[in-house]
Amino acid sequence: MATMTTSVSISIPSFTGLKAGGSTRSTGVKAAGPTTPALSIKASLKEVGVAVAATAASAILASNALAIEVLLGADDGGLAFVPNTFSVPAGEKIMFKNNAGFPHNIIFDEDEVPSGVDVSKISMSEEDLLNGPGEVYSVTLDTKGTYSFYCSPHQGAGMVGKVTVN
Ligand SMILES: [Cu+2]
Repeated sequence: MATMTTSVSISIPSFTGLKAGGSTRSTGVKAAGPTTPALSIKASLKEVGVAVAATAASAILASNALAIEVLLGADDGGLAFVPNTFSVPAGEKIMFKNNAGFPHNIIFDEDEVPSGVDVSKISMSEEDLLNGPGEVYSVTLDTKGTYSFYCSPHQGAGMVGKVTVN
């Protein structure tokens, strides 16, 4: 953070903008500036730095390269997982994201998962549904093998999928 001292007036408003959704609390910070000892300015800058780092970390998580995204519902409204057959390394996050034709859910088939896997721990409950656009259900599979899953409202319409963990 070599630019800390020169970016005071920039970083504080952007920080308060992030946290307070555009409120103008930064004016209070500026007013306190001239009479506030340098130490407390540094302290508040440190907090800003931590908050910015945390924001950056969550932004990285949101676009995590170590996650596969599966759309719930095709762009044309088809009742399908997209893709419906895929592979992931063990431990990689799978993010099922509502796209079209919802509500959907994700239920792993207890007869078609590797032995020893408890489907209740990786499935949504049958009654749970993702109702809104962009809603996500994430799961991480640690046991290698092939898993079949389906959407309970649309299983009959062919909304089924298969993931191979390797
Ligand atoms: Cu569905």
